[in-house]
Amino acid sequence: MRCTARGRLRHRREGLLAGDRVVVGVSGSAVVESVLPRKTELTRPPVANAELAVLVQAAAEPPPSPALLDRMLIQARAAGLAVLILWNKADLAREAALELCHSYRSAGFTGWLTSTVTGEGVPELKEALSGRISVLAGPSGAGKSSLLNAVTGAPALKTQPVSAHSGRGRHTTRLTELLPLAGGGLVADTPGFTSLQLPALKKAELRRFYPEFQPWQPECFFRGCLHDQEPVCAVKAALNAGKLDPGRYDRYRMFLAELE
Ligand SMILES: Nc1nc2c(ncn2[C@@H]2O[C@H](COP(=O)(O)OP(=O)(O)OP(=O)(O)O)[C@@H](O)[C@H]2O)c(=O)[nH]1
Ligand SMILES: [Mg+2]
Ligand SMILES: [Zn+2]
Repeated sequence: MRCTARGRLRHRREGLLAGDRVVVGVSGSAVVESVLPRKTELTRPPVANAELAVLVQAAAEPPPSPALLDRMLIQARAAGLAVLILWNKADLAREAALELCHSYRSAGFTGWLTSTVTGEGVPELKEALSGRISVLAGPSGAGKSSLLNAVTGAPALKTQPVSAHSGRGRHTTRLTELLPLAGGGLVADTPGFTSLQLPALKKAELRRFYPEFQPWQPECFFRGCLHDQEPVCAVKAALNAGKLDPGRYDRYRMFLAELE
C-alpha cells in the first residue's frame, strides 16, 4: 500500500526504516500515523526488526576486509541480532575462503563458503533465511544481491561486476528493501559500505563481542581485565600460545583505543 508519512516521521532522524511495523490510517489517503516499538535497529545498513545479520565477504574481488567484518559483528551483536558470515566467491579463491572461514569458526561464529557460480552454500542460506527477518550486509561487490537472486531463483535484483580498474564494487544496490521469500520470511538487500563506526560502548563491554576470549577470561588476574596492558592476562597467554587469531586480537586492541 502506497502511503505518505505523518509529520515528524518524514524527517530523516526520527524517520521510518525498512522493516518497521507501522500504524496506517486509511480514512481518505493512506498515512503512516506511528511506528511500533522496534525489536532491533541497525543504523548501517538502516533496517528495523531484523533477527539475523548475514555478513557477506568476498574471498576475492574485492579482497576480504576482516576489520570491517569485525566492526559489523560488533554492531550486529550489540543491536541484538544473530550473525552468520558468508565467504562468497569461493570459486575464485577457495584456499583463502577456507582459511578465513576456519579462523572465524574457531572464534565461535557460524559461517560457510558460498558461490553463486557453483551454487555452493546457497541451499544452506535459503534454509537460514526461512521464516524470519534477515538483512544482508557487506562491502560493495561482495555478492549480496547475487546471493539473494540465487536463493530466490529469479534475477530480480540488479548486480554488476566489480571495477577492473579499482578492484572495488560499484555500489549497484542503492536502497535497503525487504523482499518476501517463497518459503516465508523477509530479507533485506542493502547497499555496500566500506567504513563503519563502532557503537557507543564502554571499553569494558567490548570483550563481550569476542566469543573466543570467554573460555580464558575467568583466569585473568583482574576481574575487569581488558586484555590490554594488564599483568597476568589469560587471554594474552592464550594468544602467545597460538590459541587465538592474532589479527582478531590486534583489531580488538585497535577498537579498544577507539572507544577512549
Ligand atoms: N566469481 C564469482 N562472482 C560472483 C559471485 N557472487 C557474485 N559475483 C559477481 O560479483 C559482482 C558483484 O555482485 P553483486 O551481487 O552486485 O554485489 P553486491 O554485494 O550486491 O554489491 P552492491 O550492491 O554494490 O553493494 C557481480 O559481477 C557478480 O556476478 C561468486 O560467488 N563468484
Ligand atoms: Mg547489491
Ligand atoms: Zn585478560
